[in-house]
Amino acid sequence: MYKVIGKPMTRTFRVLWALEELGVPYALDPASPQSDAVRAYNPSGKVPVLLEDGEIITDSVAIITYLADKHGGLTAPTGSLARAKQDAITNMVIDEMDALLWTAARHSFALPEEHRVPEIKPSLRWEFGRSVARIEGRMTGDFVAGDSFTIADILLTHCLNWARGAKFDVNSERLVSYGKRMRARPAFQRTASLAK
Ligand SMILES: N[C@@H](CCC(=O)N[C@@H](CS)C(=O)NCC(=O)O)C(=O)O
Repeated sequence: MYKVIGKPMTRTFRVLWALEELGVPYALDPASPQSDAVRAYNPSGKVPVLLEDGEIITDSVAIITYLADKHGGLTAPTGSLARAKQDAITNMVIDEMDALLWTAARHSFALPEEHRVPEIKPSLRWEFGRSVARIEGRMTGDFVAGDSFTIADILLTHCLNWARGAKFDVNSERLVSYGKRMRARPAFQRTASLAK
């Protein structure tokens, strides 16, 4: 059985949501970032970590891509044009949302205090607004990549929720109502109950 290491309220949420969508059983160790339990598997101390038969996989995008490919769900097939487009959206969400939110978090609490530059935050908020418009511009249907739910939706919805918590505006009716639809999914609801 898979073991997922990481507090559900972190990027670990992405992995748990993917497993819930796929209907694959797992065990959860809700360890904190930088704890000994995490460092034993990932020297950087970062979560999430996935354990499978003694093998260690780190990084949320790598983990959910692996799970989707292995279990044949939540993704276009490897080697297809649809997959290339899905991967492009995945990279866009990571570059243009995750990176900005994480930089804001680092300069709010994650970096040692003497290395924080809080003045960067208005610039990050402005850039995030531009990312929202760009991603909205790529959406043509109910999902962010293609015509069915994929791991790109997990990443985008996670970043939209993170933005809410970090007080980064999502000035897009389309993305706000998309976020509501994604959060209404039963697998999301089950995952959210783990994060309480
Ligand atoms: N690219 C990695 C980033 C992992 C990451 O930074 N996780 C955060 C929690 S959401 C963490 O463990 N931070 C602790 C630290 O940076 O020291 C992923 O997507 O899994």
